[in-house]
Amino acid sequence: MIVKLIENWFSERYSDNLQLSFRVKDQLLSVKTDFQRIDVFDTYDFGKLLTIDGTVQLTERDEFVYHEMITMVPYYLARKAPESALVIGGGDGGTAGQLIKMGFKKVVNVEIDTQVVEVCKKHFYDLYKSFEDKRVDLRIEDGVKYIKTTKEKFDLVIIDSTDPVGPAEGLFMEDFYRAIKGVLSEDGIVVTQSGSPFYQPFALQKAHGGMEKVFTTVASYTAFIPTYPSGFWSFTMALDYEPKPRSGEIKTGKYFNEDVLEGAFKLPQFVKDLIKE
Ligand code: AG3
Repeated sequence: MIVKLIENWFSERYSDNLQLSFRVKDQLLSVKTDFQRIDVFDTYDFGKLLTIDGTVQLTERDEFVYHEMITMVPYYLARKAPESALVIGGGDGGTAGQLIKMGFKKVVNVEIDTQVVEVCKKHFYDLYKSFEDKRVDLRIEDGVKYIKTTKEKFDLVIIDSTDPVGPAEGLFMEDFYRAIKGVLSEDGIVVTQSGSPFYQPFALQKAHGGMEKVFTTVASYTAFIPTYPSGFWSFTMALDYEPKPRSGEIKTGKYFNEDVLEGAFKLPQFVKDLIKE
Protein backbone atom coordinates (compact mmCIF):
# COMPACT_ATOMS: atom_id res chain seq x y z
CA MET A 1 0.00 0.00 0.00
CA ILE A 2 1.26 3.44 -0.83
CA VAL A 3 0.64 6.06 1.83
CA LYS A 4 1.03 9.54 0.49
CA LEU A 5 2.00 12.01 3.15
CA ILE A 6 0.83 15.53 2.62
CA GLU A 7 3.45 18.15 3.20
CA ASN A 8 2.47 21.72 3.97
CA TRP A 9 4.71 24.62 3.17
CA PHE A 10 4.56 28.39 3.59
CA SER A 11 6.53 30.32 1.00
CA GLU A 12 7.43 33.98 0.87
CA ARG A 13 7.68 34.94 -2.76
CA TYR A 14 10.56 37.24 -3.63
CA SER A 15 9.92 37.19 -7.37
CA ASP A 16 8.23 34.98 -9.94
CA ASN A 17 11.27 32.78 -9.83
CA LEU A 18 12.36 32.73 -6.22
CA GLN A 19 10.83 32.00 -2.84
CA LEU A 20 11.81 30.97 0.67
CA SER A 21 9.80 28.03 1.98
CA PHE A 22 9.21 26.73 5.48
CA ARG A 23 7.73 23.30 6.00
CA VAL A 24 4.91 23.78 8.47
CA LYS A 25 3.28 21.47 10.97
CA ASP A 26 0.16 23.55 11.01
CA GLN A 27 -1.39 26.86 10.11
CA LEU A 28 -2.56 28.33 13.38
CA LEU A 29 -4.41 31.38 12.11
CA SER A 30 -5.30 33.48 9.12
CA VAL A 31 -7.14 36.79 9.37
CA LYS A 32 -7.88 39.56 6.99
CA THR A 33 -7.90 42.89 8.85
CA ASP A 34 -8.79 46.39 7.71
CA PHE A 35 -5.12 46.87 6.84
CA GLN A 36 -3.58 43.56 5.85
CA ARG A 37 -3.66 39.81 6.06
CA ILE A 38 -2.05 38.13 9.05
CA ASP A 39 -1.07 34.46 9.24
CA VAL A 40 0.60 32.35 11.92
CA PHE A 41 2.29 29.04 11.14
CA ASP A 42 3.94 26.45 13.29
CA THR A 43 7.13 25.61 11.36
CA TYR A 44 9.49 22.68 11.80
CA ASP A 45 12.74 24.61 11.97
CA PHE A 46 11.92 28.11 13.21
CA GLY A 47 9.11 27.64 15.72
CA LYS A 48 6.10 29.86 15.24
CA LEU A 49 6.14 32.21 12.27
CA LEU A 50 4.18 35.46 11.89
CA THR A 51 3.54 36.72 8.37
CA ILE A 52 1.81 39.87 7.12
CA ASP A 53 0.60 39.96 3.53
CA GLY A 54 2.69 36.89 2.84
CA THR A 55 5.94 38.37 4.15
CA VAL A 56 7.88 36.98 7.12
CA GLN A 57 7.68 39.33 10.11
CA LEU A 58 9.25 37.17 12.76
CA THR A 59 9.93 33.66 13.90
CA GLU A 60 10.46 32.47 17.44
CA ARG A 61 13.93 31.26 16.58
CA ASP A 62 15.52 34.33 15.02
CA GLU A 63 13.48 37.35 16.21
CA PHE A 64 16.22 38.18 18.71
CA VAL A 65 18.55 39.36 15.95
CA TYR A 66 16.13 41.95 14.59
CA HIS A 67 14.90 43.15 17.98
CA GLU A 68 18.38 43.50 19.47
CA MET A 69 19.78 45.24 16.41
CA ILE A 70 16.99 47.78 16.03
CA THR A 71 17.30 48.79 19.70
CA MET A 72 20.83 48.16 21.05
CA VAL A 73 22.76 49.74 18.18
CA PRO A 74 21.22 53.23 18.42
CA TYR A 75 21.03 52.93 22.21
CA TYR A 76 24.79 52.48 22.66
CA LEU A 77 25.67 55.13 20.08
CA ALA A 78 23.60 57.88 21.66
CA ARG A 79 25.52 60.66 23.42
CA LYS A 80 23.80 59.81 26.68
CA ALA A 81 21.79 56.72 27.52
CA PRO A 82 18.26 57.13 26.11
CA GLU A 83 15.43 56.68 28.61
CA SER A 84 12.29 57.18 26.55
CA ALA A 85 11.34 55.62 23.25
CA LEU A 86 8.61 55.76 20.67
CA VAL A 87 8.01 52.62 18.60
CA ILE A 88 6.03 53.02 15.38
CA GLY A 89 4.59 49.66 14.31
CA GLY A 90 6.02 46.82 16.37
CA GLY A 91 2.57 45.45 17.27
CA ASP A 92 4.14 42.11 18.18
CA GLY A 93 5.78 43.66 21.26
CA GLY A 94 9.29 42.40 20.49
CA THR A 95 10.88 45.83 20.21
CA ALA A 96 9.11 47.21 23.28
CA GLY A 97 10.17 44.12 25.25
CA GLN A 98 13.80 44.59 24.31
CA LEU A 99 13.66 48.27 25.35
CA ILE A 100 12.21 47.35 28.73
CA LYS A 101 14.94 44.78 29.21
CA MET A 102 17.50 47.50 28.50
CA GLY A 103 16.08 49.73 31.22
CA PHE A 104 13.95 52.27 29.34
CA LYS A 105 11.68 54.18 31.68
CA LYS A 106 8.99 54.99 29.15
CA VAL A 107 8.00 53.39 25.85
CA VAL A 108 5.09 54.59 23.72
CA ASN A 109 4.22 51.99 21.08
CA VAL A 110 1.92 53.13 18.27
CA GLU A 111 0.55 50.29 16.16
CA ILE A 112 -2.03 50.90 13.46
CA ASP A 113 -3.59 47.42 13.41
CA THR A 114 -5.14 46.18 16.65
CA GLN A 115 -5.34 42.67 15.19
CA VAL A 116 -1.54 42.34 15.05
CA VAL A 117 -1.54 42.86 18.81
CA GLU A 118 -4.42 40.42 19.35
CA VAL A 119 -2.78 37.72 17.26
CA CYS A 120 0.50 38.07 19.14
CA LYS A 121 -1.24 38.01 22.50
CA LYS A 122 -2.53 34.59 21.55
CA HIS A 123 0.41 33.13 19.63
CA PHE A 124 3.54 35.05 20.70
CA TYR A 125 2.79 35.81 24.32
CA ASP A 126 6.49 36.11 25.21
CA LEU A 127 6.74 39.10 22.90
CA TYR A 128 3.26 40.49 23.54
CA LYS A 129 3.73 40.53 27.33
CA SER A 130 5.81 43.71 27.14
CA PHE A 131 2.49 45.52 26.58
CA GLU A 132 1.42 44.46 30.07
CA ASP A 133 4.39 46.32 31.58
CA LYS A 134 3.40 49.64 33.12
CA ARG A 135 6.31 51.41 31.44
CA VAL A 136 4.79 50.63 28.03
CA ASP A 137 1.91 52.66 26.65
CA LEU A 138 0.36 50.84 23.68
CA ARG A 139 -1.75 53.00 21.39
CA ILE A 140 -3.72 51.73 18.45
CA GLU A 141 -3.54 54.51 15.93
CA ASP A 142 -1.80 55.71 12.80
CA GLY A 143 1.85 56.46 13.61
CA VAL A 144 2.03 59.25 11.07
CA LYS A 145 -0.90 61.04 12.71
CA TYR A 146 0.44 60.40 16.21
CA ILE A 147 3.80 61.96 15.38
CA LYS A 148 2.13 65.03 13.95
CA THR A 149 -0.06 65.67 16.99
CA THR A 150 1.86 64.53 20.06
CA LYS A 151 3.51 67.05 22.36
CA GLU A 152 5.83 64.44 23.87
CA LYS A 153 9.55 64.16 23.18
CA PHE A 154 11.53 60.93 22.91
CA ASP A 155 15.22 60.02 23.14
CA LEU A 156 14.83 57.23 20.61
CA VAL A 157 12.28 56.73 17.84
CA ILE A 158 12.14 53.26 16.29
CA ILE A 159 10.29 52.56 13.06
CA ASP A 160 9.52 48.85 13.27
CA SER A 161 7.48 48.55 10.11
CA THR A 162 6.59 46.13 7.36
CA ASP A 163 8.04 46.58 3.85
CA PRO A 164 7.51 49.99 2.21
CA VAL A 165 4.41 48.90 0.30
CA GLY A 166 0.85 49.06 1.64
CA PRO A 167 0.21 50.50 5.12
CA ALA A 168 3.91 51.20 5.79
CA GLU A 169 4.61 53.20 2.66
CA GLY A 170 4.34 56.55 4.44
CA LEU A 171 6.89 55.43 7.03
CA PHE A 172 9.71 55.63 4.48
CA MET A 173 9.15 59.23 3.48
CA GLU A 174 11.07 62.43 4.02
CA ASP A 175 7.99 64.20 5.43
CA PHE A 176 7.62 61.56 8.06
CA TYR A 177 11.29 61.81 9.07
CA ARG A 178 10.85 65.56 9.34
CA ALA A 179 7.89 65.08 11.64
CA ILE A 180 9.93 62.64 13.73
CA LYS A 181 12.64 65.21 14.17
CA GLY A 182 10.01 67.32 15.87
CA VAL A 183 9.41 64.71 18.57
CA LEU A 184 13.08 63.89 19.26
CA SER A 185 14.69 65.21 22.41
CA GLU A 186 18.02 67.03 22.25
CA ASP A 187 20.32 64.01 21.73
CA GLY A 188 17.59 62.01 20.01
CA ILE A 189 18.12 59.28 17.42
CA VAL A 190 15.71 57.76 14.92
CA VAL A 191 16.19 54.28 13.47
CA THR A 192 14.22 52.33 10.90
CA GLN A 193 14.38 48.88 9.42
CA SER A 194 15.38 49.49 5.81
CA GLY A 195 14.99 46.19 4.02
CA SER A 196 17.23 43.75 2.23
CA PRO A 197 19.96 45.66 0.38
CA PHE A 198 20.07 42.83 -2.17
CA TYR A 199 16.37 42.32 -2.90
CA GLN A 200 14.87 45.64 -1.80
CA PRO A 201 17.52 48.27 -2.59
CA PHE A 202 14.74 50.86 -2.96
CA ALA A 203 13.78 50.47 0.72
CA LEU A 204 17.30 51.26 1.85
CA GLN A 205 17.63 54.08 -0.65
CA LYS A 206 14.32 55.65 0.39
CA ALA A 207 15.11 55.48 4.08
CA HIS A 208 18.67 56.71 3.72
CA GLY A 209 17.87 59.38 1.14
CA GLY A 210 14.84 60.65 3.08
CA MET A 211 16.74 60.88 6.37
CA GLU A 212 19.65 62.67 4.71
CA LYS A 213 17.36 65.53 3.82
CA VAL A 214 16.45 66.00 7.46
CA PHE A 215 19.42 65.01 9.65
CA THR A 216 23.14 65.82 9.54
CA THR A 217 24.26 62.25 10.19
CA VAL A 218 22.71 59.17 8.59
CA ALA A 219 24.24 55.72 8.94
CA SER A 220 23.08 52.36 7.67
CA TYR A 221 24.09 49.08 9.28
CA THR A 222 23.33 45.44 8.65
CA ALA A 223 22.61 42.19 10.41
CA PHE A 224 22.22 38.53 9.55
CA ILE A 225 18.54 37.58 9.79
CA PRO A 226 18.09 34.11 8.28
CA THR A 227 14.34 34.28 7.63
CA TYR A 228 14.24 37.68 5.90
CA PRO A 229 14.88 38.05 2.15
CA SER A 230 18.54 37.21 1.40
CA GLY A 231 19.28 36.82 5.12
CA PHE A 232 21.18 40.11 4.94
CA TRP A 233 19.15 42.95 6.42
CA SER A 234 19.64 46.68 6.82
CA PHE A 235 18.72 49.31 9.36
CA THR A 236 19.26 53.04 8.99
CA MET A 237 19.65 55.56 11.79
CA ALA A 238 19.78 59.34 11.80
CA LEU A 239 20.77 62.00 14.29
CA ASP A 240 22.28 65.47 14.45
CA TYR A 241 25.71 64.73 15.96
CA GLU A 242 28.55 62.23 15.47
CA PRO A 243 27.56 58.93 17.09
CA LYS A 244 30.19 57.31 19.32
CA PRO A 245 29.98 54.01 21.24
CA ARG A 246 29.55 54.52 24.99
CA SER A 247 32.24 51.90 25.64
CA GLY A 248 32.32 50.65 29.18
CA GLU A 249 28.53 50.56 29.34
CA ILE A 250 28.04 48.06 26.54
CA LYS A 251 26.20 44.86 27.42
CA THR A 252 25.96 41.87 25.12
CA GLY A 253 22.79 40.28 23.79
CA LYS A 254 22.44 36.99 22.01
CA TYR A 255 23.53 38.55 18.70
CA PHE A 256 24.67 42.02 19.72
CA ASN A 257 28.07 42.74 21.25
CA GLU A 258 30.70 45.45 21.05
CA ASP A 259 32.29 43.94 17.92
CA VAL A 260 28.92 43.78 16.18
CA LEU A 261 28.28 47.41 17.08
CA GLU A 262 31.40 48.35 15.15
CA GLY A 263 31.21 45.74 12.40
CA ALA A 264 27.55 46.28 11.51
CA PHE A 265 28.45 49.65 9.97
CA LYS A 266 31.17 48.18 7.69
CA LEU A 267 29.23 47.92 4.47
CA PRO A 268 29.94 45.89 1.33
CA GLN A 269 30.71 48.01 -1.72
CA PHE A 270 27.36 47.39 -3.47
CA VAL A 271 25.56 48.66 -0.37
CA LYS A 272 27.79 51.75 -0.16
CA ASP A 273 27.06 52.41 -3.81
CA LEU A 274 23.32 52.23 -3.19
CA ILE A 275 23.36 54.98 -0.62
CA LYS A 276 26.02 57.34 -1.88
CA GLU A 277 24.67 60.74 -2.85
N1 AG3 B 1 9.24 44.09 10.70
C1 AG3 B 1 10.09 44.04 9.52
C2 AG3 B 1 9.81 42.88 8.65
C3 AG3 B 1 10.14 43.07 7.22
C4 AG3 B 1 10.27 41.76 6.57
N2 AG3 B 1 10.14 41.81 5.16
C5 AG3 B 1 9.96 40.71 4.40
N3 AG3 B 1 9.96 39.54 4.93
N4 AG3 B 1 9.79 40.84 3.10
C6 AG3 B 1 9.43 43.07 11.65
C7 AG3 B 1 8.53 43.21 12.83
C8 AG3 B 1 9.17 42.62 14.04
N5 AG3 B 1 8.86 43.38 15.21
